[in-house]
Amino acid sequence: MTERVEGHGGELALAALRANGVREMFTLSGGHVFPLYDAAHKHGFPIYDVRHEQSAVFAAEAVAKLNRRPGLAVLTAGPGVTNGVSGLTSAFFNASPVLVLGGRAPQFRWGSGSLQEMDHLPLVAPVTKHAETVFSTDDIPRAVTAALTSALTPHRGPAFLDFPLEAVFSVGDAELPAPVAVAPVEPDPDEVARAGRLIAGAQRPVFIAGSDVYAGDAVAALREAAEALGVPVFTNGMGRGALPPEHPLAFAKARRVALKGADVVVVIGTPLDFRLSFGDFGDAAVVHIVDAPSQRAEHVQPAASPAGDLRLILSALAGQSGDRVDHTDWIAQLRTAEDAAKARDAEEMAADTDPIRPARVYGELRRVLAPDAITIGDGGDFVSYAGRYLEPAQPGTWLDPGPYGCLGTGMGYAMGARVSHPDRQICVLMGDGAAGFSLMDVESLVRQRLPVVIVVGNNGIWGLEKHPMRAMYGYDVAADLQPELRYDKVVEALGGAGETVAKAADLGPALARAFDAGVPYLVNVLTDPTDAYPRSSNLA
Ligand SMILES: Cc1ncc(C[n+]2csc(CCOP(=O)(O)OP(=O)(O)O)c2C)c(N)n1
Ligand SMILES: [Mg+2]
Repeated sequence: MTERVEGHGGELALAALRANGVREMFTLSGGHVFPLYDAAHKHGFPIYDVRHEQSAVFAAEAVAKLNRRPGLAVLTAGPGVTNGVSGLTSAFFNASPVLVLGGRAPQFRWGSGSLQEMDHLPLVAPVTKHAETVFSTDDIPRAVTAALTSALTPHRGPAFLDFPLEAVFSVGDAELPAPVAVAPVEPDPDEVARAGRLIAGAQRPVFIAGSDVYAGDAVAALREAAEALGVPVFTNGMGRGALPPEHPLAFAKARRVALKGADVVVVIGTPLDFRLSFGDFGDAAVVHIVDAPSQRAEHVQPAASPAGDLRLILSALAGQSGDRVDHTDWIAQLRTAEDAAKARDAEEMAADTDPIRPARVYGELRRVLAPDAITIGDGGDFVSYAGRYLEPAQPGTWLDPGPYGCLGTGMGYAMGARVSHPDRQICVLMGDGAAGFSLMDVESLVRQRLPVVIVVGNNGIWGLEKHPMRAMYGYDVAADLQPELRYDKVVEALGGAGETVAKAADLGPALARAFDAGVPYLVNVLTDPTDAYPRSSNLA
């Protein structure tokens, strides 16, 4: 049974969006996209608005990353779209199925100098999987479905459509296409078998699982493969928490020892990029398991590289017959290294220093975070520490910016996470520098009753830049921020609440108040800028 839809362009777009499980839009107002609002308003489709378009796209990305369904941002023509380009690019690097619908100046007088008349496609095409201008109203449901198909097909990523003013304001009718159905891509069985033989024959194998394992719903298959083959598992990105931390094959801190000693390194669902020493693991053979052939690395020659549905590949590895090398000693060796690192970390997380070291912040946070809490990292050094000291207990609870490394995701990701999980703790870990990019969107969170906790590691500097610049040149410029700035007062002024913490003993009670507050709450922690470089400022 086909369904026909009638109405203005906004109505036609919304019908196709809803048919594909899109449940909300993130936006910042602009006349070019009013019909999309009109349709949403009339159908009770939730609209969340923000104070900078980057937050709308980041919010849509958080929805996509956490829920494995498309996230939607609606941006007005010209500056609305250009402000969203960093968000689109992040989604592209992270393979997040984000759809951005843009307004566009009218086509019938294109070239006459309408307000915000620009062709967005050349800007967004390099960072999207599908970018198209939809010139006819009747064509909108087809275009929305095509864009979502592209976004949801592995290797996933963002898609962009823009609608000339008259296309979205005019009335039309069209058949609603069937909802997107992405068929799993069968991997080449010979390539899977080659990978299987390498892993089964390895003395000291290691798995490193990344975001596509979560995005491809392959967490259970990863665990089966690891257990069947007896392979220790490390994770990054959205792969974190794939195995519960107490699982005998779950490792986090022994990575250096593991990669130094391994003879086969199996990288699953994440690129062989700078986070993984560009796929160079010394003498170890590399197996790269990817969700689409386009993801095979060109700068590395892996010993095997199965491409396709990650569930199918990992299940096939779990189920392969034949002999396996026993890895008991290898796992025990890594466990010893892991336990030693854990003991060192535990000491640092308990350190009672003045000023507070970032590690202590995470020690205190670990006491109050529930296993399903969502933690979001937006910053430099402070967030690197989060990666080290926080151990996600469940998959789908850790949002980092990914390999594009864009500061400013904080409030957008927080909004997307809060909308996705109204009952969970949402905790944003922010550098004081990073706070400058999105803190105004606390206003959006307050107004729309979306409480989150923000913990700022306030070291008064762009730490991750200041230290390297000093090391390189012996001095630094453009790396200082106002020391001890009251970011908590900013949040208070925007309708939330907060406090500044300067003593380690005050951290626990402050965090408890933050998670109880019921409004956006910022805990402004004055932290040690490191021993080597004491707090300094141009203003001092
Ligand atoms: C949009 C953007 N601009 C600049 C950078 C470069 N950058 C990376 S880390 C960093 C410093 C972050 O400082 P802060 O948030 O205060 O964290 P800290 O390192 O001090 O803990 C900068 C400027 C970036 N990654 N993204
Ligand atoms: Mg800082």
